Amino acid sequence: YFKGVIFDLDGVITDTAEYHYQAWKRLAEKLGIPFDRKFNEKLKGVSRMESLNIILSRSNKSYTQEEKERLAEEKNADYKELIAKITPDDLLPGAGEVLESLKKHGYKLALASASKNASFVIKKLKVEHYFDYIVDAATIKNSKPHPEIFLTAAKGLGLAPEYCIGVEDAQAGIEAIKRAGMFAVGVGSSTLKGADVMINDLRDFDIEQYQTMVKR
Ligand code: B16
Ligand code: MG
Repeated sequence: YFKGVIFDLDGVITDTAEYHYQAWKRLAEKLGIPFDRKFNEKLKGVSRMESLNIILSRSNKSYTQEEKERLAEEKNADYKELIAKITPDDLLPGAGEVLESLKKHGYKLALASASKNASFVIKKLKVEHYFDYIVDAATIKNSKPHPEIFLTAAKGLGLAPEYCIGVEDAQAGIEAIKRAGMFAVGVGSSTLKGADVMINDLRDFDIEQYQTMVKR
């Protein structure tokens, strides 16, 4: 039944969240805005500009669009320095094995990441060749939880959404998958609302099981 699997990047295939955190923290501290790991949770799966707006909402100063763009660029420059060090060792547990096995069994694979740096990161991880389609985040108008990024990925694979499984670690991502009409696999230790199944990490990804769970 399922023919394609669409993966989120950050938090599913690799932990770039840590680097986003470090880069945002540096910017927030410079601006005198309080920033910690708990607050950082709000930024997962959220686009660069929206993340900046969430951070700046904690400041009593107001920023022009031009200033915001400069700040976002500054964060991105720091982030790019951090991700330059990524190697295949930075794949999360099970990620490489799942991609290899799904590909071998003829599944179509796509990447649906909100990050404009996604292509660079998967090249550094040396898993680029597994993907039949990578959504270009720059062309997406509506951020997760809007389904646009997952619908674009399915289209890129040439599959109707119902034949696709979406894999996500963020609540906004699970919502986007469900609104796209796909089967949602949630990754991580805390329960994600609306996920059809929850796994701790990709070592527990079991496509045979999901094939039997589908409601026809
Ligand atoms: P960039 P995902 C998301 O990646 C991150 O979770 C989020 O924290 C980040 O702000 C967003 O990408 C944009 O990233 O600044 O590199 O374009 O989880 O959708 O893979
Ligand atoms: Mg994510």
